[in-house]
Amino acid sequence: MRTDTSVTIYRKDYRPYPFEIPEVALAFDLEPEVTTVTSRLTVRRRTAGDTAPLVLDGSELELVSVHVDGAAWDAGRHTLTAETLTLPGLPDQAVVEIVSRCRPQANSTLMGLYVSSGNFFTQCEAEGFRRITWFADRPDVMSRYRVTLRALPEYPHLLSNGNLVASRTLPDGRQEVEWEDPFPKPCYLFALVAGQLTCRETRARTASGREVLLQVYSDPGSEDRTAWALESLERALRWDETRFGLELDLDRFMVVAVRDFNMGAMENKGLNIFNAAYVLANPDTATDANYEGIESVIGHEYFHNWTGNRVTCRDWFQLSLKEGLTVFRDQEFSADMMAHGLDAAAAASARAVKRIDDVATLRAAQFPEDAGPMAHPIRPESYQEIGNFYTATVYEKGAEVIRMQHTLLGEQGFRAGMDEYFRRHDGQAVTCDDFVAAMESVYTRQHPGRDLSVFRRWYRQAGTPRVAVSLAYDAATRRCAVTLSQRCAPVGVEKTTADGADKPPLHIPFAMGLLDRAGRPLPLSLDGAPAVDTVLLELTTERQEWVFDGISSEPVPSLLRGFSAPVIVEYPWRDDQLALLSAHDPDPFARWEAGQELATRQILALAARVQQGDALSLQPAFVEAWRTLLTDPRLDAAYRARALALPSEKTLAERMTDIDPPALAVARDFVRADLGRQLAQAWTAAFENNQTPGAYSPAPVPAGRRALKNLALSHLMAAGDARAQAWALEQYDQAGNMTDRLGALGALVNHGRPDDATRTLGDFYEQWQQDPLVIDKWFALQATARSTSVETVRGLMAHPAFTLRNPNRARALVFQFCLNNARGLHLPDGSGYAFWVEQVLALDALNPEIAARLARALDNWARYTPALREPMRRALEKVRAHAGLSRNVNEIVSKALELAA
Ligand code: B3K
Ligand code: ZN
Repeated sequence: MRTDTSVTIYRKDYRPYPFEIPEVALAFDLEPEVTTVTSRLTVRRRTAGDTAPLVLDGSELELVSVHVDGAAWDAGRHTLTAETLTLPGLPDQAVVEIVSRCRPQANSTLMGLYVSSGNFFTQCEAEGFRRITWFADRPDVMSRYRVTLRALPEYPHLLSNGNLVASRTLPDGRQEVEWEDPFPKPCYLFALVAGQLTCRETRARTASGREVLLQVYSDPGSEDRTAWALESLERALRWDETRFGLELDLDRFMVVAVRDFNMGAMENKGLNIFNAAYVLANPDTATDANYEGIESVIGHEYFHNWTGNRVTCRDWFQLSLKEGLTVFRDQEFSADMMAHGLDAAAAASARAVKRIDDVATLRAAQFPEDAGPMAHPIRPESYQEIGNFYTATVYEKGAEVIRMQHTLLGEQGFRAGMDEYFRRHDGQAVTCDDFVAAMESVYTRQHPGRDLSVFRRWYRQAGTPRVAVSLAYDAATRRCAVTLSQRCAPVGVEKTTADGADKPPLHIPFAMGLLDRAGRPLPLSLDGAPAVDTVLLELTTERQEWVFDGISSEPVPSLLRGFSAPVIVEYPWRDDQLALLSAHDPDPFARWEAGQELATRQILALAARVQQGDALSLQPAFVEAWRTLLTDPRLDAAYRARALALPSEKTLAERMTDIDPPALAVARDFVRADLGRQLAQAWTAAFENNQTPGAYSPAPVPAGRRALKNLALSHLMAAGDARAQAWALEQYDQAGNMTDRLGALGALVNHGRPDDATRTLGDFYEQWQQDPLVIDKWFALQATARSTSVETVRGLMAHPAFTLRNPNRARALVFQFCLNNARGLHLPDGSGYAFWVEQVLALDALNPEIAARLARALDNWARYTPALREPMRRALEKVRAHAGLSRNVNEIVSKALELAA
C-alpha cells in the first residue's frame, strides 16, 4: 500500500535506538482470518533520565490495548499513525504489553504473518515484523524471545525459534506450545510456522560432542523429496566446523519448505523457512541445477547462523556484512563439495567450473545493475525501500569483495581474520567497517606498514572498475614491463552527488601470468621472490608498473586469473592470441575467459551484420577454437560444457553501445546453428560419449556429462540434424531424470518440429500437473522459448494452472518472459512494454516486493537502440503515474527515469 511518495533514508543519519528491549514475550492466538498477538516488551532506556518517547513500528495492524507495568495505558497518551505507535513519558524501565490483530489469510504481500496452502508462515526480513506486532523493527535492537503459540488441533505442528520448552492441550481443545530462543536476536530473525507438515530428521554430533536434531519439514506427500536437503544440511554443518571452526549453537535446527515465498530462503534463528524450490528434489522432478541450488541455499542459510545471526547488522545499509560474506561462504562450500573425492587436477577443474558459473552470474546480473540507474555501492549510502536492495550488488559483488580479502590475506590469514571478527563482535550488531578492521588486523601483521584503507573504498563506490593493461617487451634485455591503470566512472545516484565526482583508486588484487608462443607458462618473479606461474599484483593507485626479468620471448598475457577482482579488463589481444589462451592457458578460468572473448567478438560482429542486412558466416579461426575445446581429451565434460557455452545475451548486451536484442538473438542463433553444422561430428561424439545410464546421481561428474550432452543436442538440433531430432524425442520419452527430460524438451521446443514440440509439451503437462515445481519449469521453458511472443504469454496466463499470487509461478512465466526473453519483449511497437506495465501494476496491488523486481526489467532503457528507448520510457512513465503505487515500485521506476540517461 502506498504510504507516501519517496522518502530517502541516508546511512549518515544512523542513530542508536534510545531503548534496549532485552526481553520479548509473544503469544499468538492463530486463526487465518484474524490472529491476535500479545506482545510483552521489557524496555530500558539506553541513557537513564533521557526523555525520548518509545516509537514502535507497525503496519496494517489493529490495536486492541496497551498496558505499561500492568496498568492500562489510556489511549490519549499514545499516538497512532499508519506506521508507528508512540508512547511518550515512559520511566527508565518498563514492561509494555501490546495486544494487536493482523489478518494472515488476506496478506498477499508474503511479509509478516501469512497463510500458504492452509499453513501459517512468517517472513520478517527486512521490515516484516512490524506487520506482526508493534516493535522497534531495526536490526540493532536485539532481544531474547519467548514465544507461545496457540492453535486448533488442525495445526499439529507449531514451530518457532530456539528450543521447545512446553507443550500442552488447552481446556478449549487447542494446542499450546512454548519456544525459547536463548540467543538475543533482532526481530527480523523471528519466525513461526504452524500447520500440517511432514518431517524428515536426523541426529548429528557437533565437533564438541553435543547431539543436535536436524529436521526438514514440508507439505504432506512430499516426504520422498527431502533427503537431499537434509543431507546438504549435514554437510553444511560439518563444513562450517572444519573450514571455519563454527559449530551449531542450538539443540535443534529446522528447515521448513513453503510454496508461497518471495525469495529463496530465510535464515530465521533455528527455524529457516525455505521456498519449496530450494528444498524438494528427487531425480524425476529436479534437475542437476536444482540439486546444486538446494545444496548451496541450504548451506547459505545455515552459514548465516554465524555470519548474520550471531553477528548481525547494525542497520540495513550494512546488509552486505552478512550477505556478501555468506555468499562467499556458500560459494566456497559448493566448490569444496564439488571437488570432494577428486584427484588434484579434477578438483581444480571442478572448482574452476563453480567459479565460472559464479562469474557468469555476476556478469549477467550485477554488471548491468552497476552500470544503470540502480547502481549502488555494496554498502548503499541511501535507499527509499530497503526491500529493493537485496541485489546482485549487495550479494554477488559483496561476495567478490570478501573474496578479494581472502585473496589478499590467504586462506590462513582469512581464517585468522574471521576468528578475530567473532572474538570482537559475537552477539553484536555491527558494520562492514568492523569486519574490514578485523581482517586488517591480520593484513597489517602480515605486511607491516600496510593497511586496508584503500581497500575500504570498495564499500562506498559503485560501478565496475576498468583495468587497462599494457605490456612492453624488450627482447634485448628479456624484460617485460606490465602496466595496470584503473578508472571507474560515476554511475547511478553517484552522478548526482559530490562523492561521485571524486572516485579515488581502489585496491585491486590482480592475478596474472605470461605464456610463451607455444602456450607454455613463463616463470615470473616479483621482488626477488621465487618464480611462479601466477603472480598477484596489488594495484592501489591509478597506475602502476611491474617489471619481469628473464622473459625469453614475446609473451601473451593471461589476465585476471581466477577473476581475482570484480573488474573489466581492457587489453587488445589479437584473435590468434585468444585462440592460444583458449587452447593452452593453464589457468582454467582464464582459459574459459579467452574462449568467451572470442565468441563475444564473433557474435557482436555478426550482430552488426544482421543490423546491416549482410550475409552471415563464422570465422574459421573461431570454429577451430571451438573444435579444439570440444575435442580436447584433457578437459572434463563439466568444464567443456562451460567453455563451449555461448556468452549469455545479457553479457553480450553489456558490450553493445546501443543494445539491439533482436540482432543479438539472430546472431547468437546463427552461431549456435552453424557451429552445430560445422562441428556436427564432434558434437555427435560428445552426445554419444556422455550418456549417463544407470541410477541418477547429482554429483558434478555425471551432471557435467549431462550438461555437455544436452549442449551438444541443442547445437545439433539447431543445425537441423535429422538424427538429433530422433535422439531428442527418444531422450524425452526415456529419460531417467528431469535434467535429461527437460534438456530434450527444451531442444524440441526451441529447435524441433512444431508438432513434436506441441506433443511433448502436452505430454509433460499431463504427467506433472500435480507438481507445482515441475509445472513452473513447464511455464519457464515456454516463457523463454525462441518463438514465444507476448500473445503466447497471455495465452499461458489464461491457463488454469497460472496465478500471479504465487511468486514461483509469476516468476516462471511473467518474469522469465520480461527478463529473459529479450527478443519477445523488445518490439518497437511497444506491445511487450505494455504487457510489462500491466503485470507490474497487477503485481504491485498484491505484492510490492515482487512487483519491484519485475519493474527492474526496464532499468537500462536508455542504453537500447533509439527505436526502443522512447516506448520504454513511456512505459516507465505510465507506471510512475499510476495512483497508489507502492514505495517499492515507485523507487525503481523513478530512478530509471531520472538516473538512466
Ligand atoms: N536474508 C534473506 C533475504 C531476505 C530478503 C527480504 N526481502 C535470505 C538470504 O539472503 O539468506
Ligand atoms: Zn543471505
